[in-house]
Amino acid sequence: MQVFYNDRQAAHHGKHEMFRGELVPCFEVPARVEHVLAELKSRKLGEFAPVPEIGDALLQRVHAPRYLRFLEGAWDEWVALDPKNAQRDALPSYWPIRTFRHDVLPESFPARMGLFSYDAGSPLTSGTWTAARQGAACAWGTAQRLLAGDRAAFALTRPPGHHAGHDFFGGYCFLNNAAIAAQALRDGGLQKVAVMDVDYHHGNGTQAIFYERGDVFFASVHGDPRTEYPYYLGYADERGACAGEGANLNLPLPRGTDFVTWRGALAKALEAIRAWGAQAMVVSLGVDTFEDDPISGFRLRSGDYLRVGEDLAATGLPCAFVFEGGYAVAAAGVNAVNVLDGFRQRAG
Ligand code: OKP
Ligand code: ZN
Repeated sequence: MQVFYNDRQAAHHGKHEMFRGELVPCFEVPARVEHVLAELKSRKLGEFAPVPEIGDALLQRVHAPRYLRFLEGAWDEWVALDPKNAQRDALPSYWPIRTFRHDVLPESFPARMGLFSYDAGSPLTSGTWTAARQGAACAWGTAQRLLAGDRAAFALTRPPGHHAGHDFFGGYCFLNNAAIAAQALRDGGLQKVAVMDVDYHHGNGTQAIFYERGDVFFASVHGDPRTEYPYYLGYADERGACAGEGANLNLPLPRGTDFVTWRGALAKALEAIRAWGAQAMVVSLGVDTFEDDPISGFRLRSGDYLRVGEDLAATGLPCAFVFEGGYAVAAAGVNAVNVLDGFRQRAG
């Protein structure tokens, strides 16, 4: 399996996120990916492939040009506000919710930051654009491998992507890597592509990007949004709209769910993907379903991730794995690589 490693990932290095009225250390840290890298190397799993250059054209297939321009220049604008900002993460403080205008682009940088985001937990730093763009390139690399006939490929990248929408960041995500991989598979000639999101949190960005489209099926097993982030999307009655009606499947589960129940939901999602007729699958591979994850509530154990990989392989579909969450930093390495290992063993 070819691995596309984002070697600029550490350039995105938030210090703090806003949590219950105070700034707390970031959960989404560079070491997460380093543990996965070390685990791949020690188990000799995967060959490292050169990361392709990604052009604006593919990014613009998923994201709005004005959002991409904002992200690219954001750090310089933040520092231009006050030279001391160079030592601080950029976080939004204002959001244009109901009754405000979205069509005018304010000159004020903090105002634009709120227009293009939905939480105060996703710090933007000096290297965010570089890291996110390279991450998207890794996702594109996995799509290229599948189009070339490979059974699987892995994008080892951070920041994650599945909360990022067409024109907003949030949930530690800036560019939607899984959506970019799915779009690249479509543009490369596949007619029907599925995204299977197994992260603890609902992939609201990916869902929204494809919600009215009939060519990309989005399925997700996640913590019930009534109590879990991102709260405002991810309910079972969201089944897609317009041409996408029936091409969205949410399987929310309560906090505390164990592997037996979780695996049953995964089986349901994979059966729906099969029945719909997907030709390939992008897997949003979050391992924050782990029992010791500090910000999540499911109870999967390390060995369970081998079974997850086997279940994904049993679909027979080619899989582009895109790394997402997992904040029990050291265990994230074993857990993510267990999925790939289970997949490899079952796929043969
Ligand atoms: C990103 B991904 C923790 C609050 C939770 C947002 C979680 C984003 C998860 N103090 N903040 O889906 O793993
Ligand atoms: Zn997550």
